[in-house]
Amino acid sequence: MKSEIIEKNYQVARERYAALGIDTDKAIATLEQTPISLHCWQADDVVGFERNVAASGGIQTTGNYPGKARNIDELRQDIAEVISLLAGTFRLNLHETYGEFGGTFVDRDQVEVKHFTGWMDWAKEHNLKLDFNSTSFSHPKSGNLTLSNPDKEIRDFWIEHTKRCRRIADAMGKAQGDPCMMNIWIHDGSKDYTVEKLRYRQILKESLDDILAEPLPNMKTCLEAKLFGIGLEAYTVGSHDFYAGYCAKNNVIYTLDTGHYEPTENVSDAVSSLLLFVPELMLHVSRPMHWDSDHVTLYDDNTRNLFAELVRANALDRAHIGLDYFDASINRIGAYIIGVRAAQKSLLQALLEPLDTLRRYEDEGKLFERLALLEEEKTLPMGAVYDYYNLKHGVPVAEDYIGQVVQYERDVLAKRN
Ligand code: RNT
Ligand code: ZN
Repeated sequence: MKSEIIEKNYQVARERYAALGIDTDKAIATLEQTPISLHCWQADDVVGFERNVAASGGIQTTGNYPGKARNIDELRQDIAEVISLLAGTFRLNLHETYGEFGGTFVDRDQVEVKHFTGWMDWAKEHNLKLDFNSTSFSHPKSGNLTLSNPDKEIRDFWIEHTKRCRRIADAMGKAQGDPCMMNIWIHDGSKDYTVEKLRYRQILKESLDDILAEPLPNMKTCLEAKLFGIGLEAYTVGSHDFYAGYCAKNNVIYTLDTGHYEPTENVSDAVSSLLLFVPELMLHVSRPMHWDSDHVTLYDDNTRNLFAELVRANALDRAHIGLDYFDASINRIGAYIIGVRAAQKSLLQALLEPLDTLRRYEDEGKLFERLALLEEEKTLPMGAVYDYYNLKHGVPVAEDYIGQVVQYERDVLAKRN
């Protein structure tokens, strides 16, 4: 795309927004500095490097598009490619199963910091900070219950795993001089109607109390709620209410995955409620397409509303933005770019909202005026600002990335089989 046109469009957009009292340069600066954590698992369908099996335990990938990353080098190559096509500040979000196990089998209750020092070095070289996740799915001991399992032996295995993961996250945080966000999601639940709902929740609470007891200053633990899992449709131990209560009571970060709620629920509405009672939010920006989170994040109402609520609550500094989806049916590099760009556009749109005027209208009871401006802001030239942002950083503008992704597919992905 011609850079003169993009620059010209930006100047027009800048004036248009300025007329509404909005500083587009300031919005661009905020967009530049707001980190987005890239989930490593889109590159290889959540397989990882432990036992090379498809994801199981409440989650599932569908599709077999060729070219997925088969080992740590390919995964790193893909992540580096993704980042080269995007402007902004990025982090990399790893699961425990993506450790560097050096060809030996390391079970989940044996994992150590040393399995991630290679990642720490790589991340540093690529100017990325790391986030982390314990992994209790895709394992023979996953079953239907992990941390909430009444069987002490199985429960202790996962408690040990999760404790070790917190220590690894702490080492990452220390190495990078910035806290590592560690997410705990467990699929625990039941396919059919459950009688002892309270019992499993009681056990999960006790397991979490035990896990979180160790003070680790360089990491922050986040707990992720879910409505249901695949094969676990009737009951999820770690439901929204469970974690909202747990996090509020224990001052723990709540992970809001936009793919995890009732299809008709407006997930963004949870932001302002949770922020009153939990210290921070971790966001898994995803797309709920009837089930779970394997659809690529889009610039849709859900995503836009989420970012609008964060900006309206002035809470960008209390929110950690991460993506979470795993689509195996399209070019996986392209899936990353679409999702990150959707999140960035949604954030930018939120930053460009004429909030002072909207607030004033609301205060003064001018509800027609508020609704009219909310409608008008939707078609303001945000796209021109976003194009300029990408141009300024020397990365592909608008649809130009499509050709680059296809080129990478031809040069690199197509040679993997
Ligand atoms: C699953 C959760 C969880 C996972 C990742 C792989 O429903 O959303 O965050 O997607 O940990
Ligand atoms: Zn998630």
